[in-house]
Amino acid sequence: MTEDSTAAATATTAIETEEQDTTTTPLAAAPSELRIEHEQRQQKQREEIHALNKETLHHLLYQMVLIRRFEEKAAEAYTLGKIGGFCHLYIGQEAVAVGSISALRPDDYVITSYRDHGHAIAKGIPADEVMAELYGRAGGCSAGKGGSMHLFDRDVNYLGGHGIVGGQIPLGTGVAFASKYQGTDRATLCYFGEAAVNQGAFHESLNMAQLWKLPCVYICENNQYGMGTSLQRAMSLQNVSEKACAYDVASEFVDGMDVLAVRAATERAVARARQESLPTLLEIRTYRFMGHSMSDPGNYRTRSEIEKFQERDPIKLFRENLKTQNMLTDEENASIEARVKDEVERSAQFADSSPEPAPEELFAHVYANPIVNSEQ
Ligand SMILES: Cc1ncc(C[n+]2csc(CCOP(=O)(O)OP(=O)(O)O)c2C)c(N)n1
Ligand SMILES: [Mg+2]
Repeated sequence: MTEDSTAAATATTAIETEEQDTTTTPLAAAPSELRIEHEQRQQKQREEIHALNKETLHHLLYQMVLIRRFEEKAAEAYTLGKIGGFCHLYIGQEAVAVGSISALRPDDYVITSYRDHGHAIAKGIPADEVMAELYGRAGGCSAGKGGSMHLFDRDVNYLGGHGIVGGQIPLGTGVAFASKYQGTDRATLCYFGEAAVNQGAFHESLNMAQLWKLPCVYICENNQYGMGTSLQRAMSLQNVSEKACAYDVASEFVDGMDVLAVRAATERAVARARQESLPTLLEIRTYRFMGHSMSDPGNYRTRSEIEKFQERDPIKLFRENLKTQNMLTDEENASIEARVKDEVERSAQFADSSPEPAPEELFAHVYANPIVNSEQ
């Protein structure tokens, strides 16, 4: 599937049922204003491209394309019944995970919500293991017992995949506390959606992080909807980055369709975490092109709204800018697409051939001291 064909496939198969709010609310910014603002940002991206070498730029493009194609394959596998349960796609938001994680060292931590496939791949979990986890197979990164929402891999410091909205925010705060307590300069990136900002846990965490000077970067991926409810209908102060001032936390508003802007803002926040042991709140404005999950009929927004945001597809724009700046040839682009295709195909074959988890594994990884048998 191309970016364009992904774009067309917005509503997905109804397998699970979720409560739908069918009232559409116009977004605050008019599309024409967004276009002007975006043109200015694109010009900035074209300039910033020259600050990075070709290898880094190609790596960023490769990772975004990999996440896009991986999820298109996952959507196909879902409709074939190979993946069950909830499955939340990240299509449209790839620049956020790829740009921000590219600013990290391998020993830094990442923790996120259930919309977690992109972050897992960007942090270094092999695509094979992510796909096998979606299939619920033993070769998956959580041994097939976590599924789409609970990807986890301690080896690459990827601490989930969490299903409770906002639940990972205090956990990420605790991880940052541990890094500081142990005397390291590791940073933690803690991601959440804008709907999680209405949870008390967000406010308690930011307060504590500033008070205790914790090296945590809070990344709000503001895709403008929490399930079928638009930000305008759910939040009194819609500029999430402004909420940081209530806790004296540093903050930035970032264009989430620009992978280089995300990378640069995260670099500044990570430097603050490492050098000053201080938190930052980044509000990264993005948009999800697909439904909330695979069961979302999408009645709460119009097709034309989706199409407006698809003009700002982060992959399409980055690729075009790389080409106009002579940093990507057609052959190099074709080679990236071919390598991604191979990697995704291999991941699906790996998942298909991986066994189901053994029944005796049911209680493993549940408690620190598992009950060996029921008679003890
Ligand atoms: C505590 C809690 N309340 C409600 C839900 C149901 N729920 C699942 S996703 C979601 C919307 C979250 O939206 P947002 O935080 O913006 O993240 P996005 O899905 O847009 O990435 C809700 C309400 C939940 N999982 N946990
Ligand atoms: Mg959201």
